[in-house]
Amino acid sequence: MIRILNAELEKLLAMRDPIILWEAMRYSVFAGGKRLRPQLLAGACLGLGGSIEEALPFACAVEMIHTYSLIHDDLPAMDDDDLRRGMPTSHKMFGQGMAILAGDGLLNLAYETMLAACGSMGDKMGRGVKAASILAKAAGSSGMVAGQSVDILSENKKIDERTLLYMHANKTSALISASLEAGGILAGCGASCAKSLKEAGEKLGLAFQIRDDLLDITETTENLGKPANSDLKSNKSTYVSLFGIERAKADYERLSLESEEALGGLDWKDGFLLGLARKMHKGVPQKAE
Ligand code: GRG
Repeated sequence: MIRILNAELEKLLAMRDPIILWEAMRYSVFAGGKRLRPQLLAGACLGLGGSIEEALPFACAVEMIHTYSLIHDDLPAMDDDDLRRGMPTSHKMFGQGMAILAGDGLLNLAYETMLAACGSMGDKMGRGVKAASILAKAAGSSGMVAGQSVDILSENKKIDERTLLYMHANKTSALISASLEAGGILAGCGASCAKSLKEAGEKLGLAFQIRDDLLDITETTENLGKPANSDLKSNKSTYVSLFGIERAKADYERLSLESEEALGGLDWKDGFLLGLARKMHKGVPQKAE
């Protein structure tokens, strides 16, 4: 699956002018991400009876949206990080202006790619439009951008449980959940299946974020491929700082299980998606009690 996704991303991001802009876009996309969101989207589509051809443009689009968000998240005006995916961040390599534009370029290319796909879907165009709308809403000011805005407003502050959950639900879970739902929609799944995918994705996303919060304090920079203890350094409220390690671990376990159960109730044609969800949950960080 990752090989197919990468080959399609290669095509969509084939070098062109202006060289430096496309180099910066390619640099972050091919920096070694896990491709979780596109795999969730394509895995849901294929597992529910759709085809890889139908899924690919949307799967690549979601990876472009995710990569843009990481580039912008690392900027000095946001998290100011030097390392991402084990490599210098975009602004460290290309300067801030070009990093902003690389993110903008990827975001727009994502929509260009989805719209072009919709245009060639024939009588399935409605599915494409719905999937693109779900991803757009999850990525934008009612989703990830909203969560990120609360994130930057929360620096150097102790926030309450409601704010933290809102932030995580939007910053992290929204795109993960939308990837699953969009995959199902592309396969032509019905309303109740789409609802289950969305809800399972919300739990999967929150578990994933709690894991990220735990890893931030338990792992080394080398293992993470991005700076360790960054939440602590930027004085950010996290799931761990608000609820403590033990509750974070317990909630992580519970949400992982609940998302697997919700996904397990659907009529899958293969075991790929459940395997992927399980892989995303593997290994609660144990160190640094
Ligand atoms: C700038 C609008 C805007 C949003 C940024 C994604 C994001 C929102 C911020 C990243 C902050 C962060 C560390 C969130 C935790 C969960 C997360 C999204 C981790 C990174 O995703 P992975 O692990 O990364 O899927 P790879 O590199 O494997 O793709």
